[in-house]
Amino acid sequence: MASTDTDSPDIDECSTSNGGCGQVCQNSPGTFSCACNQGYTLGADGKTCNDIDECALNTDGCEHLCTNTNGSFVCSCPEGLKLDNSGTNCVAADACLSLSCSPANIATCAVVSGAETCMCAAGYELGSNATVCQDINECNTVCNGTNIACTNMEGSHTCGCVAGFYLETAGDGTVSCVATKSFSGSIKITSRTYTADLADMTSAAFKTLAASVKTTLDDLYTSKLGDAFKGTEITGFSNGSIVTDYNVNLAPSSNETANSLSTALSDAIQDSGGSGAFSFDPSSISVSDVDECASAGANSCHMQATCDNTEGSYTCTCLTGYTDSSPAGTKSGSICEAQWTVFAP
Ligand SMILES: [Ca+2]
Ligand SMILES: [Ca+2]
Ligand SMILES: [Ca+2]
Repeated sequence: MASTDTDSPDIDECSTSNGGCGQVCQNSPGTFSCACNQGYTLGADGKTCNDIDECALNTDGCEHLCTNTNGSFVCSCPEGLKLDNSGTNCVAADACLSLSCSPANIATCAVVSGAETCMCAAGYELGSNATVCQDINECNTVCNGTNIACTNMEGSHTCGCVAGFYLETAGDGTVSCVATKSFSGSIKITSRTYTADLADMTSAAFKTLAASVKTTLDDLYTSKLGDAFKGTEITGFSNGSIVTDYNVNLAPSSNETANSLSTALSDAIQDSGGSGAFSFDPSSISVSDVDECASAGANSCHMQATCDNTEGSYTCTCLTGYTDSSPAGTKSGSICEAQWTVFAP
């Protein structure tokens, strides 16, 4: 334990080889910690600083194109457009004389290869008339498939899976939902200070911290569970210092329980000796089963099916008189059809 005795002089670990820190070393009474400059995040060893890929996290704010750089990122524009003073938005390099494009805040008219052309911001595409930009419905394209839960939004979308499935993204960006055993977890980070923007899951602060905490939790769980562990998803941050809520996903064949997961994470943190990108309060660890049957929106059971909660998942069973006609790859009881039709005399 670090001594708080005022008689023993503090050792400034930062005075030797910067404390082993990649960037910033912060000495404090009895101990020290590493930190990183803006644009970097502390690695799993608690010393190395890794570049944040703002383009991949979608925190860049670029209207059109984004290129990640070490410690930062740069926005750029397609042919015919140039960056304006904001550094994120694009304006026409040569103004159009005849063509007009709409809506004004999304469409820009530019001269491309000598022809006046309407250009749309990211998340939008030109309609058939080639002058009006319209939302791309990603639920029909990049976020489409069995067990996928997609919400299309103006200029964006969210992509997830129905309860009982976990979203996996392949190297080429295609997504699929694989069956999972899933639990809800909570843990308190003591080495960071809560800020109000962490309550907004769409904020750059949330996305950046969530990616970093996910990596750390994934490493900790993997060290104890191996291949049975599939990954965590950060679902929220709240004040105190930072309470992290997350889902932990396992292979469906896993025998882990809420209690064994809680013990595994606690042991993994203890084994790491408290070093790493984050300090956690071990007494704050909680893992519990999710009762997917508690509300209709939290499960994929058909309205003519019963829902039974299980540890790590749930089951759906079609009511008597109904046949289970759930498509291949989906949960049983997702679609229930009446077995016979009664004809009026
Ligand atoms: Ca970067
Ligand atoms: Ca959209
Ligand atoms: Ca459950």
